Amino acid sequence: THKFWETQPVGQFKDIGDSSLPEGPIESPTPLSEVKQEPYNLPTQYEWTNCDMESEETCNKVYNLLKDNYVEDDENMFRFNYSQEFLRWALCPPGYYPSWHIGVRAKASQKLVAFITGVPARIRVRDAVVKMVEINFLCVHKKLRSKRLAPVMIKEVTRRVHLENIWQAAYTAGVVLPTPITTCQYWHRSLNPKKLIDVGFSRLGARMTMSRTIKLYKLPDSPSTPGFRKMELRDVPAVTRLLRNYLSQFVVAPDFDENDVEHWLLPTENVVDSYLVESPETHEITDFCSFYTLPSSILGNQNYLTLKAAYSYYNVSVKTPLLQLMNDALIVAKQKDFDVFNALDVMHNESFLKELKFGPGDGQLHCYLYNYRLQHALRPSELGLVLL
Ligand code: YNC
Ligand code: MG
Repeated sequence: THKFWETQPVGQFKDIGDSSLPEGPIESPTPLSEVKQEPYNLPTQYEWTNCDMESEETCNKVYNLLKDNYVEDDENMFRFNYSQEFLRWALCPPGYYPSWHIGVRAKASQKLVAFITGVPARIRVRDAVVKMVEINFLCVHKKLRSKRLAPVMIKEVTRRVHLENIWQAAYTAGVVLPTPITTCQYWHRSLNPKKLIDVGFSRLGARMTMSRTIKLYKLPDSPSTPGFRKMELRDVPAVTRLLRNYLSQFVVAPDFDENDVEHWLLPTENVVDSYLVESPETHEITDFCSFYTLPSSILGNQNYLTLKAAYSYYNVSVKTPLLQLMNDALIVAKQKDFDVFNALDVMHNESFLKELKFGPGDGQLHCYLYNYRLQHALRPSELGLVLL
C-alpha cells in the first residue's frame, strides 16, 4: 500500500481499466487564494531553503548531496554523478522559478540534507498542450531515509507549483508508484568494453574473449553521413521545425519552441551534444541527434572512479535512416571518450537498439503524470518525452 500516494490526484491501481473515468485532469484548479500560503511543517530540527543554482557555492552543496546520496543501481555498484554544469542546465531553463529548487537544511549545522526540484514545461498529451512542472532530483540524505520526509517535500513543491497556477506534473522514477503512464527499459551500447567489464558494468559473453569483445564493439573513426556536423546557434529555427514535426506523432511529448530548443539542445560542453545532417546539395537540415552527459561514480573499484555515460536524448530521422544516424552518434560519443551509450526504448529507438549492439539493462524506468489521467497505459514507443 501507498499511504501517501493514495491521497494524491494520480491514477490509482484500483481504477486501472475503469473506462467510466475520463482522460484529463483528475482535480480542477482551485482559486490561488485557496492555496496554502505557508510552507508545510518539517521536523523541528530542519528548515526549508531555496537553492540558488546560479550561485557557485550553493550549486556545489547540491552537487555534493547528490554525489553521495542520489540514485544507485540495484546492486549499489554505481551512483549517478550529475555535474554542476549539468545541474545548472537542467534546473535553469527559460522561465524557471528559483522557488522550485527546494532544499532542506539541518538548523544547527546548516548542512543540506534533502532536495527536490521542479522546472516548468509545456507538455502535449494527445491534442492538449498542458503547462506542467517536471519534478526531478528528489533526494534525502542516506542517514534520514524512511522518516516520511519525501511526502512533505513532494507536498511542498506541489504547493509552490500551485502558487504559479500550474496543476500538472511529469516525473520518472525507478520505483513503481500509482500509476505509470508507461514503463521503459534502458539499453546499453558498450564503447569501451574492457573498462565496462573491469568495473562490473558488463560481463564477458559466453564463448567470448576480451579481444573478440573489443573487436565486436569497434566503431569507425569518424561519422559516415555526408553533411553530419555539430548543431550551431543559427540552426535553432530549423531544428525546432524538424523536432516539432517529429514529436507531433507521439501521445506524450514536450511542446518545444525556439527558446526551449536553444536551451535544451544547443551543445553545451560536457552537458549536451547535438548533431545534425545538412544536405550538401540543398543545405537543408534533414536529420538530428543528441545525447546528454551523465557520469556515474563507480563504488569501491581500485582502478576506476567514474563511468562516462552518454544518454540518448532527442533524435529525428527524415532523410538519413535512424540506424545510420545513431551509428554516427555512437561514433562521435566514442571520439569524445564515453565508455557507454545508453538509450531508452522510447520513440523509434527500438528500431536500432539490437542492430547497433545495444544490450538490455536490468532495472526499469517508470514514467508518471500528476493530476492527469490516461485511459490506458502507453507503449514506450508512444512516449516522446525524455526527462534527465
Ligand atoms: C520516488 N522516487 O512510495 P507511499 S526520482 C515518488 N518518487 O510513499 P520516505 C517516492 N515517491 O508509498 P525515503 C519515491 N521514492 O507510502 C519513494 N517514494 O505512498 C514514496 N533515494 O517516504 C514512497 N531519488 O521519506 C512512500 O522515503 C514515501 O526516506 C516514503 O525517501 C525517498 O526525482 C527518496 O531514488 C527517493 O533519496 C527521497 O529514498 C530516497 O526513502 C532517496 O519515508 C535515492 O515516498 C535517490 C532517489 C528519486 C529519483 C525523482 C522524481 C520524484 C518525483 C516525486 C513525485 C512528484 C509528484 C508531482 C509533484 C508536483 C505536482 C504539481 C503540480
Ligand atoms: Mg525520510
